[in-house]
Amino acid sequence: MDLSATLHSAAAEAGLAAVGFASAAGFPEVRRAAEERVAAGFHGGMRFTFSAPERSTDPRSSFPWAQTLLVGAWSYVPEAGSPGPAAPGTGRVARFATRDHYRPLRAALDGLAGVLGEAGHRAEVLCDDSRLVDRAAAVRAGVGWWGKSTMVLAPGHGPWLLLGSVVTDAFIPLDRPMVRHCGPCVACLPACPTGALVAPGVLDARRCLAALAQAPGAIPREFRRAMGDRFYGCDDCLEACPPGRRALAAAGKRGDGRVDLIEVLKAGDAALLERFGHFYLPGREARYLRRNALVALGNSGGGGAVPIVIRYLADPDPVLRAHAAWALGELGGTAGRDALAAAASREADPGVLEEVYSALTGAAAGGRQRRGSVP
Ligand code: B12
Ligand code: SF4
Ligand code: SF4
Repeated sequence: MDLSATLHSAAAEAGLAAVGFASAAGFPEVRRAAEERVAAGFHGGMRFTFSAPERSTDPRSSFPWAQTLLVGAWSYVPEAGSPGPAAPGTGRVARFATRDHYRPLRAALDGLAGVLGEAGHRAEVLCDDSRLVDRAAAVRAGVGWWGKSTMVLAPGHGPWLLLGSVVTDAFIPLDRPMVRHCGPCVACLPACPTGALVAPGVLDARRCLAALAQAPGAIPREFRRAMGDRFYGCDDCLEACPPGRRALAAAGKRGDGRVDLIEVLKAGDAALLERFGHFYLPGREARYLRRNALVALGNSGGGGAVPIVIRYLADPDPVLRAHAAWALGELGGTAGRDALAAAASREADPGVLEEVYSALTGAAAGGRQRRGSVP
């Protein structure tokens, strides 16, 4: 068997949904797009591939020996299940993060790098790495096409794939880039709850809930209601996408993507990082899980929510105090209002104090008055 055929059969054995080969030459049009996103502020301050587009869009700048990109795609929907119906006190995790779905993809790519190594070639795995824009490689390798949601879609899977590459010095016959497009469909654009898809193929990360859930600091107040019961990630523009609907229907509604938010707020750092360590969290800090839980709880309510949120009004972390105040303002009720009034008299941080006063106004109006379970 030649190398290409050996790699194809190893990829199929490893469970990859699709595989393709692309030249490792640079992607000047993607570099331009990334630079435009940064100039417009659309990267929302994220670093990743945006910190050095000249590097992330040119594999040879990191690997001068690179000839070919072997691109692999992993279908995670079958394992991810679905968030299931909304339930008070619970938060939603986007399907790509219900567990570490990158792990089997990386394992498959490691296996393919091993095949290349045994054949005497250099090979490095790049997956969700700041040295390569994964979607650009996938399109060039014929694995999928750019959708208007900025996702790469593949036949039979729609946008429900994780992507990664093996960069190698082997010369392997190349696949043709995929030239499909979305046609007249624009379903993802109005499906975005915050209007983050500002034009077909252009995402403003400052408005994207997936980006806000993994950003450092506070979640801007204007987006907290739109976060709804999301705990991490957002799938709305993917769920709206017709080509992915069949894959979704086959996954059923198992509810694996729901997290008990009160449990999150009671847990210690070590337990949180053990369970959610595969999320991207700035500085790997568990405080961001608690911040997200406070926002989701403020939106989803739930009988036992108020006492634990009140405890966070006295947390040493000002970000958590601020989000606890906001959540109490949303939840309403006498206990929350009294706790906010007490916090207003002792709070020393001006930013948190402003949140407390704003929440008091909300709480005085009865919170959002849309839940039977608010005490
Ligand atoms: C930064 C990042 C984010 C950011 C910004 C996303 C973005 N759109 O750029 C945030 C945090 C918002 C994010 C969210 C998500 N992400 Co993300 N993310 C990345 C990361 C690290 C880099 C992306 C990047 O470099 N973009 C560069 C810019 C230039 O790309 P772009 O803005 O899309 O520009 C291109 C298109 O717009 C297109 N284009 C331009 N004009 C037009 C016009 C039309 C009409 C069309 C059709 C296209 C088009 O051409 C441009 C390039 O030339 C990659 C991993 C990696 N190393 O590549 C994962 C990655 C893109 N994310 C991934 C996933 C799964 C997600 C989420 C689905 C997770 C979730 N459920 O919450 C969401 C989806 C949100 C969305 N609609 O994109 C997967 C996507 C897989 C796939 N099938 O596409 C990746 C590839 C990770 C992986 N290894 O699998 N992500
Ligand atoms: S992930 Fe959610 S917030 Fe981000 S663009 Fe898609 S629908 Fe909008
Ligand atoms: S929803 Fe429609 S326009 Fe958006 S990515 Fe999917 S096919 Fe393309």
